[in-house]
Amino acid sequence: MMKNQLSDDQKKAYLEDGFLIIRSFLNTQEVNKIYQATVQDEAITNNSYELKDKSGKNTKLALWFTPGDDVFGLLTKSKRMINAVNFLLDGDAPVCHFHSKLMQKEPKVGGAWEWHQDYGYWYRNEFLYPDQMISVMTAITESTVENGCLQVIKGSHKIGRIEHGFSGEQVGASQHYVDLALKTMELVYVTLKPGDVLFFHSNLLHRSEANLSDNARWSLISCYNRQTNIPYNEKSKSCITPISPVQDEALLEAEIKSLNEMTDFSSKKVDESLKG
Ligand SMILES: O=C(O)CCC(=O)C(=O)O
Repeated sequence: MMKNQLSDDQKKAYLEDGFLIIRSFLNTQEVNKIYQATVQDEAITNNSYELKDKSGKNTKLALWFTPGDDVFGLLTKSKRMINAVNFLLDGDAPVCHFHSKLMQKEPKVGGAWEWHQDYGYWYRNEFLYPDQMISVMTAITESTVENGCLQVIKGSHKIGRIEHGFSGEQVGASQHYVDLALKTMELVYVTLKPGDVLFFHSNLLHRSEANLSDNARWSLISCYNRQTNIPYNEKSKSCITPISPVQDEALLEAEIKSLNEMTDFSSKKVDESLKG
């Protein structure tokens, strides 16, 4: 039995609101190490691609499936992370890593993300159980209103999946349903300090605005799935391969190791094919 560090009240809040913020999930040394790896990582630079928002601004990201022994993998596979995810997800099959994305919102130019549910993308992979899927955003730099922090509609995961269509090169939720949700549900700006994390349900409506500030907004978004939630339209097996958790201390003890060209990065072409 894995020990979890979240309380029952925190789980209740996650189930009610569709998200949970944990401050200082990583300490300053840990997040500094991830920041150093991020700025030095050539594989990330070589495998990043851009997606246009509906105004034509580019939002940049690198996405990979299998977590390795690099600093990102040591975080996504850490006991504290897996225990928390295991505690929050519905079901009891082993936790698997679907994918991680390094989100790079560059100063002045970093584009917006339109209103969507992650499951608005993922049901196209033919996963059947949205309650068994979760995203975890780790702030690597500060995330503020000015640099386009994530916005969420509290409780919107309870609506279930909303119809999605194209929005620029992204997939966006039906604005009609977003407007209906906003009639009664609270819009929350998720401002984060480096090292804070946000856990959010795969059906939670979220978006972010362009970064018009002078400060980069970098974050890692890692998405998890239960092994028994089989996707019938997905090539990568990472999302149904149980994670072997690593000690939390490994992140600080290990040498700074970045991703490498052996990492199974996704390309923009693959993402576009998901849009059906
Ligand atoms: O990083 C952001 O601003 C939003 C990213 C997002 O919504 C997503 O990856 O699903």
